[in-house]
Amino acid sequence: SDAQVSVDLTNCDREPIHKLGRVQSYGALLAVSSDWIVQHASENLEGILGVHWDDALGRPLSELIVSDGFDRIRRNLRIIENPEGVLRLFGVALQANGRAFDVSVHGSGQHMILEFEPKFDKTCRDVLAEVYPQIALLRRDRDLPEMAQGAARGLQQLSGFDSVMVYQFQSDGAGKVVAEERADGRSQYHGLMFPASDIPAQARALYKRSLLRLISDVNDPGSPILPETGLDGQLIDLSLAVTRAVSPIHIEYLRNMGVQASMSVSIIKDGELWGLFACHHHSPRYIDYEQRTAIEMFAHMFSYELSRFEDGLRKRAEADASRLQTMLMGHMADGRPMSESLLAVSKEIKSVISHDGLVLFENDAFHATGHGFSEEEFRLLGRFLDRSIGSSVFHTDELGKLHPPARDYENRVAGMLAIPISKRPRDYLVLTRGPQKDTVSWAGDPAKPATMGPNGVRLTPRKSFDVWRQTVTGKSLPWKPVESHAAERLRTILLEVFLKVTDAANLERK
Ligand code: BLA
Repeated sequence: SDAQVSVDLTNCDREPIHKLGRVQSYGALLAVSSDWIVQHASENLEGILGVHWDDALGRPLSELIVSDGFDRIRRNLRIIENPEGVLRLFGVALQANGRAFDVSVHGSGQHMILEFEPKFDKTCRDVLAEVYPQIALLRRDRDLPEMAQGAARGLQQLSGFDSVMVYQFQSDGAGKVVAEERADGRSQYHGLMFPASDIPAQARALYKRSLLRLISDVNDPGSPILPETGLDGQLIDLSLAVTRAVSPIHIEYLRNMGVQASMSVSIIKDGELWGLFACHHHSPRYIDYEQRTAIEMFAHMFSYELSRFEDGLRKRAEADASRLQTMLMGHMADGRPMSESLLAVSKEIKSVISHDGLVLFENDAFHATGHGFSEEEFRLLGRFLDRSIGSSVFHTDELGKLHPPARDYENRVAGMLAIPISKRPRDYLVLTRGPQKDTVSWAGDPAKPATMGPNGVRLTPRKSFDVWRQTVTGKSLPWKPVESHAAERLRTILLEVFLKVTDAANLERK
């Protein structure tokens, strides 16, 4: 039953974090059958609903809570007809004394799961009222780092956590703290990278379905759900449960970081997990479900603002590409050859897709501007391109990895974006980028995400988050999605131009 014993660093991804059989102490959980008979209850039920867990088993829910509360749940059930649907009810009276609870209801396998959190503070801030004004502030920010910082500040004010970070996933699953807002005004993790294993794959997958988790106290032993398994011998799937107790390995990680409470909220963009808001507190911290829901909405709206912002960039790139097209057409209409025309607009290309060097390879002729390939280097690369990239735009920020000869000149050309520009193979417009100058700073040595635990039985997450610098060689800044989009656009334009030119040439010949 002790699922974590067999989990170590090598199989971290396989810890069944959705089936750990426990809730956190701030809520009680019931699993009922389709006819409302209680089949499992968390051990802390008595402290929260006033009924001993063992007395609750086998009884209908309507006998455990007052009928007003029961009716309110039943009236809203259609929300959970959707398999991922979660019904949220706030301030529901469930006991004769009028005591209010926030309630979450969802389906899990054969069960309906109900979770109850007592409402402690009637005078608490109305977080929902603050969400819109905070989002309105974000609209004024002009670039991504500014938006992220604004969002971290907004969430820090909404949540009252000591520190709020915006953690952005990279393409390889590692993550970077792109904004940090702390009550003490310091900067602790801003700019640092964390390895992918800090948030294993199954956790990232879960965080796409369930958008917010609160770990209110790393020293909370939690409360087991009893009986532990159902008739099928399985633990209950708690993927969507808001009181789900979290992985003990992660609890250890938070302790190593010196954190007592943690809340993270998913940032989903275009259906993918773009990043997380990671919130830390130096002491235990509980925020009720109603406030957490408002915070979830804030994250949702931030995700929307992100998409809107990127749409804006794309539109601008689109307009730039149209301008480029007009200029190119103008040059060609003056009867200049394609190569000359292209080189004439290279500055404009640069303003759409930043680069250090440009090569036009057309009809076996090499033309270049800027700081990039020599002809010899390019001819060798050309053979690689002919073999491998087909007819669409191709880019890499680490050319040496795909084309080993490029290791020899990686101080000049580390990244490359190639645009095939004619119907026949071998004609390309290629943009290059020099190597990134920086080092990448990791929080701790990324090659050692864990160390041996105290008793040697299992590994524990690393203990040091001190900055660990890694020098990056042979890697350029990545090509952004808007840039590859603009490159696609440029490819279409060049194809069109090219066709027009060959048509004209054919006409002349006739
Ligand atoms: C979960 N790891 C998490 C979560 C975060 C991080 C945010 C989500 C849970 C939460 O809200 O706390 C990691 N937190 C970070 C990072 C920063 C931060 C990178 O604040 C940077 C600022 N973790 C390890 C290793 C393992 C591991 C070695 O370091 C496994 C062997 C596991 N992390 C792990 C697991 C979870 C997790 C299993 C899921 C916890 C759960 O939801 O049950």
